[in-house]
Amino acid sequence: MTIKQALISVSDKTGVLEFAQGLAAQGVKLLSTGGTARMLRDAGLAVTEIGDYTGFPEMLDGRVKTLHPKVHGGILARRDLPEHLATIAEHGIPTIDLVCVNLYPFAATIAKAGVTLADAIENIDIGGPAMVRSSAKNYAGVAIVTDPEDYAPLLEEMQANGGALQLGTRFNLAKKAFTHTARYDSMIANWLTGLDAGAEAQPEAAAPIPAVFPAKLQLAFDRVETLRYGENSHQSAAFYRDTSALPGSIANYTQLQGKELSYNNIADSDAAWECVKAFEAPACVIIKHANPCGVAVDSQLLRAYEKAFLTDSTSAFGGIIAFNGEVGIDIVEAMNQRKHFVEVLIAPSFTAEAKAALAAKANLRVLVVPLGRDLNKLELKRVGGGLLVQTADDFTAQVKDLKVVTKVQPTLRQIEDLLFAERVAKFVKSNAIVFCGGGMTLGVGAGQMSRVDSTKIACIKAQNAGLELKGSVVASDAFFPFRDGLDVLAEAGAKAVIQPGGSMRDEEVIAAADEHGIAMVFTGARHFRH
Ligand code: 93A
Repeated sequence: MTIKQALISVSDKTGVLEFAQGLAAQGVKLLSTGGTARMLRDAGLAVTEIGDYTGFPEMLDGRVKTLHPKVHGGILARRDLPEHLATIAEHGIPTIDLVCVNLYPFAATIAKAGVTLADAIENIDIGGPAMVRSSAKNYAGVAIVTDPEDYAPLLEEMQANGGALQLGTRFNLAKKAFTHTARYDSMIANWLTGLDAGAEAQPEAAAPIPAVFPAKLQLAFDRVETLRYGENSHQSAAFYRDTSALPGSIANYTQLQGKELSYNNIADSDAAWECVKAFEAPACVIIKHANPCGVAVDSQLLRAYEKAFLTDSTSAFGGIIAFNGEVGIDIVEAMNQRKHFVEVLIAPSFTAEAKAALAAKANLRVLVVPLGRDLNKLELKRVGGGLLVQTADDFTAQVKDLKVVTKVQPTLRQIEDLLFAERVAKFVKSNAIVFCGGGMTLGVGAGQMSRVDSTKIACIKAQNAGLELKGSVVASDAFFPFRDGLDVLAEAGAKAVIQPGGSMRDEEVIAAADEHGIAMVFTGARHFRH
């Protein structure tokens, strides 16, 4: 189908001049709307202004420009129906064979700080989508161009085909066009839906966008190595380092010895390292499948290790273990004594003696990572066709953040354990329930869809490990939606609870805690981790 007449009406004028020049060079007559026409004419192209073409001026501040039978008749007439062709001929309507349109910048308008509803409404394009949809519907006779990326290839195709575009090309353009208008309309619907009735401005979009979220997120990662395989052996994988990685990140590891790191090793090492870094006191974290199965603090690293190991010595087998201080020979010996098989051992440093003793375990991967405590600014999570980006969860409860909501006050020792438990819970997959006491985890319930199940699992794990929950404290990563979870932990013997609060049923949960004679504190901050 040879292109003889084209209508060009674009808000985003990127590349449109070259496109129009290319069309004109192939003998295509050009029609255009106000701003676009001006730009093309200024560049020396012969353009017919739409108002001159229809015999109607653009009116109502441009709200009505191309909404005219001479435009839509020229687009929509079926080229294969003699009656259609006779009708347009009767009304003096020539066919329009190519329509190049992109729409009023609604997205850019609502992204502006302080946007008003009136501004947004004026930027809802009506005539543009009408032409896009007319042309896409009649792709059998019209080429609809909505993406500047298509300009050059289309000109090439025309050049190679004596000014014609293939049906297949027009069909593909039509699909793209409907996607373009569908996205546009859903964006408008979403934005308007977020407004209160009669709102003059919308509060959310008006809030300034933090500088860490640029309109186009450019990330740079350097490939460190390819891995033997991914999460499973049929997946291939590689490891990349963020070019702006903080010194204390797992990506900056130095491997002292041992087998090649696997994909899961690196993921679990990250979980272990991020968690152990959260403690100032000598701490040990043991990770299994991205969850802590033992965390402890003490005055010495060795004791922290012994306590962390006790939480769940079954799961600790084959785990990833991290320390936030120098590992000495005493720890290596304690691990040997327990025949504690470890996949990866991580610390900021190892004594010469410890290194020599570890060297005997040729397979054990030993990593040194500098102990920087800064958090990465952005957390990234890939989703189908997109990327979720958030700032790091940098909240850790301090004494001043605690609000006692029960009749019973927590004791000083309980407060210490509650703060420890809250820190651990932050690194446990939601729903997280963590029983603690004496600076160690006693039972960890992770990754369940219901909080009460996480609580029950944490109790079972403590029981399996032969650990006493009487007098323990509990952290929950998010509020208890019902009192059931609280009943379970109280029956297990817990005496103090830390949680964010904020449930519709807080009253019911507080009443349950009072009934059980438990102390409970709210932090106001949730720690979901998925
Ligand atoms: O105001 S509209 O909704 N009514 C129209 O009749 C109309 N025709 C084209 N918007 C209309 N357009 C849009 O104008 C196009 O979709 C394009 O985004 C823009 C181009 O205007 P100008 O050529 O004046 O820059």
